[in-house]
Amino acid sequence: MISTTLQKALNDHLNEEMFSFYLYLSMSAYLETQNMKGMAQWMRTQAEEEYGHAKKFYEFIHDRGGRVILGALPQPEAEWASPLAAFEAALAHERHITQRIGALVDAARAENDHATFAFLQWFVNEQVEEEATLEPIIRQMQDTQTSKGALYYLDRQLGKRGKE
Ligand code: OFO
Repeated sequence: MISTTLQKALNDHLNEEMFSFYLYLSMSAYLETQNMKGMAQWMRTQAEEEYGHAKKFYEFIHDRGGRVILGALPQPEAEWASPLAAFEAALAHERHITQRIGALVDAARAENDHATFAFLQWFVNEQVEEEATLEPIIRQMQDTQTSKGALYYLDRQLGKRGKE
């Protein structure tokens, strides 16, 4: 059985993961308007992964005999200054999520809740990957700022995600 405090913290984080889904879906819609179909596909796949993260929290709370309470989602931004700005905002969001996961790990440790601590380790590793995936994309996008051809090539490459 999970404590009331941890149950609330896990429910709050479930909401964060659902917001990640919503935010990346909004970024995908924006990238469509910029005619960056590949980037839009990449971001849509990212959104789907976030829904998967939310489901992991949903299932874990139930597995521990807890109660899932779904909260309201804030409206995500709809416009960014450029596709690069959208990807930079995605990285900033991932860094925020990394901090939140760290705080959850601390809370699980403070309660000696070994099961929650173990569950969260997957997310600790996932956050390393999330940031490590976005950083080189952003560097490549910065490098393509002066060449439309290079930008379209990168767009095609990113569009392969979720289709391999
Ligand atoms: Fe992007 O890792 Fe979940 O939020």
